[in-house]
Amino acid sequence: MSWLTGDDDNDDDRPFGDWDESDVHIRPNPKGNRPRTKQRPDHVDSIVGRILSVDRGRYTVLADEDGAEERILTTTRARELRDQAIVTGDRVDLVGDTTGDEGSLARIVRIRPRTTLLRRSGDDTDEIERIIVANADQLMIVVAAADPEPRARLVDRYLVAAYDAGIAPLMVITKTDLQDPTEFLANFAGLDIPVIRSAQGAQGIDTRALDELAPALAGHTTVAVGHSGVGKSTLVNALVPGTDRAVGVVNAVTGRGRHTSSSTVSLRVPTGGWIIDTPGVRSFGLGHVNTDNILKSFSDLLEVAADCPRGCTHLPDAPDCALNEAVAEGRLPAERVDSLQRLLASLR
Ligand SMILES: Nc1nc2c(ncn2[C@@H]2O[C@H](COP(=O)(O)OP(=O)(O)OP(=O)(O)O)[C@@H](O)[C@H]2O)c(=O)[nH]1
Ligand SMILES: [Mg+2]
Ligand SMILES: [Zn+2]
Repeated sequence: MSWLTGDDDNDDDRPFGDWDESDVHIRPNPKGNRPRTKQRPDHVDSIVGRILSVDRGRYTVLADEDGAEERILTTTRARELRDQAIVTGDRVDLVGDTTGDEGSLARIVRIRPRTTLLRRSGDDTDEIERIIVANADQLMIVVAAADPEPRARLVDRYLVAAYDAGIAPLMVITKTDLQDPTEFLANFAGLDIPVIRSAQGAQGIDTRALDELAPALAGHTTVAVGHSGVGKSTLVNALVPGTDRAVGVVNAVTGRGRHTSSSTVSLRVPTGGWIIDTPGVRSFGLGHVNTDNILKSFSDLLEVAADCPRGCTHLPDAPDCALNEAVAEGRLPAERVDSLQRLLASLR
């Protein structure tokens, strides 16, 4: 049955193919717009849901969240949303069969306004952005102390994306059982971000790390990002018992993960909050980022930078940059300005 497997395009409860000319309601069209095939109902009796995951045109949605009838629905999107990205974390309005009963299919008719959007582009010259997650307020940057080798550059890029999107960054450094991360972490000393160290032993992820993570996640929607093999799914499994996200093995020769997770999934943390596991990435394009948003995230530097010449790049070679001058005169900590400059440079 095509309407169960294909993209549901119809705003009617009949399957595809049951349309005929009499369905085309031609209205006077003074604005010269394309005639619409059907007057859309207002969907006044829609219900709201949270997108938990997306899989080939099917959206798994949580409805009546925290209510007496909380339930998981399989949904599809209505025709009018065909050109819009619907992503994990989106809040949507639903109509149709919203019972969640076996075989039921509800329809997404609206995407609620988003508070944040985590985006990436194909590469830094690509301005076409892909939305990864909506409505997250915390970005958990997962980086391994070793295996795969940590790269400050990728962390910088995530930080830029977080600041640009207005999402608070949090760093989790995993595999501290394999390597002391102190030297690597020195790269980020000038940034005011929380860092949680995590290790894995015979009993799994150490409880100390989980005890630190739980309160950091409570009350937030956190999206976990990082290279393949750093241990995102391992952490999610430890935080949300019974989850069983597949966990991969890092290749001993290349030090690379296997891209074990292929989907983005939102899970409720029993101790509070939501965590979103994402597939590992090789690169993170920042073609869509606005430089001004980066500086805004350094609120302590913003005021000083107000004295910069117009169009100042704030980089070390920028003429008359007020930030560089303030560092030279000891009015600002060099570490802090260095951090900003490294992030700005990563956008070049
Ligand atoms: N030694 C050690 N190994 C760990 C730790 N955390 C995770 N691992 C191992 O690292 C490997 C990869 O973990 P995953 O959780 O699959 O990594 P991921 O980040 O989800 O990877 P992708 O889904 O490919 O993006 C697994 O073999 C884990 O057991 C840790 O703290 N210490
Ligand atoms: Mg994974
Ligand atoms: Zn400047």
